[in-house]
Amino acid sequence: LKTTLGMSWFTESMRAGRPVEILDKHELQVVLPDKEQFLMPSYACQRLTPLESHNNKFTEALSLLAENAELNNEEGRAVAFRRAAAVLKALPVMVTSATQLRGLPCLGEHSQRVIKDIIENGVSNEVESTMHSERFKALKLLTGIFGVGAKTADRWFKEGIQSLTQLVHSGHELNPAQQAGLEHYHDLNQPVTKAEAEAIGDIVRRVVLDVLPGSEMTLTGGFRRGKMTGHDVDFLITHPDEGKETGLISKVVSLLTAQGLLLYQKTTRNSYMENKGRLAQPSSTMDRFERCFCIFKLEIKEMRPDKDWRAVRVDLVVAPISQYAFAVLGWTGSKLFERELRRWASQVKSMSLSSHALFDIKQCKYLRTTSEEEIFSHLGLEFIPPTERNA
Ligand code: DCT
Ligand code: MG
Repeated sequence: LKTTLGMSWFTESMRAGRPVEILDKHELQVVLPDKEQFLMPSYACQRLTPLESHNNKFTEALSLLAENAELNNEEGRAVAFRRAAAVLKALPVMVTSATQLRGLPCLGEHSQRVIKDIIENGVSNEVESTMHSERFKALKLLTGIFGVGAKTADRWFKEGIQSLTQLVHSGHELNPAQQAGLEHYHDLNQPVTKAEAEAIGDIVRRVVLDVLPGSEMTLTGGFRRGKMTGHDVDFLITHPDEGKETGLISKVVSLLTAQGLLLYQKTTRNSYMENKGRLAQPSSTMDRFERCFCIFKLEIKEMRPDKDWRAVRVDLVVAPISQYAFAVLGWTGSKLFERELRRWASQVKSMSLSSHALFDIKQCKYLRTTSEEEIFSHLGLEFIPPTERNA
């Protein structure tokens, strides 16, 4: 207790007669000044995080600092800000005073300072100056090009490139993904609506069933968590007879290309192999499924003066049925929720979780399942429905 919360918080709580109950080492019952009690466990995968938060102004500020840290390749800092933002997202009340922050997990000194600034002054100077800095604006613009990551954007910024026009005139040779990203820059930076995602789903599903009758397809990513817009559309495909799905993606891509529906595509084959000798597979963020990252040409109903279609980023991923539950869980997100699930698995349960499998390191065996519910159960967690995974 002393090490996790600090003695002063504890003694102060006792003196003030605030009930404090340690349920187990990962669950802490905190009582807010208005006497509302709730649980705020420290791993995001132990709590419900709905889409709508009571603390948007804080979470947006912390997310911006996280994004800035990501653009600066400071991953540790970025995750700390993301975890702090996630705690405030899960809080069932709006924070109006710094005393409410006491006892909450994952709020480091830096995040607390930002929250206090906003409580006291309405804004955080650090957030304001970051948001308006030339560097942040340029890196955000450049990483907004599909195929451009933080490192490339940073290199270009150091060469003085701060706009798309400057990039075009710089003479840099862009790879095919970046060329497509630049060409469709405007469309790809417009949010994709649920209706657009479903329209693409109908087209792709028809092609998938043509190629392999009996296939199943699920809309994953943010849309499965209840979001009404997203930056892309993520689909997972499988077939009840294991093995039949092999090679499916290249046939689907050929048909979509023949219909003129793909503006760009990059297909990769499945490279996953179970290997007990290596103990756990790395629980990395990237999986090894057969997949296609593409830019879809979607016909739009309302005629625009210049064109009657828009470009949309679409990910098509194929998983064997035996790995499907893991793939659905891994592709539903949010990114932080997934990261926290993997951290919980390894730190608390000595297991390695990926979008392919769950490996019990102590028992040296894979834990097979056919549903997300069973995976949570293997991990000793309450089931969290997709719409509550918006950490
Ligand atoms: N994912 C992950 N770790 C990553 C990248 C992705 O766990 N580093 C998982 C979680 C979400 C899913 O893949 C799809 O990724 P995105 O499309 O980037 O996220 P999203 O939640 O669908 O966001 P958006 O709604 O903006 O598309
Ligand atoms: Mg997505």
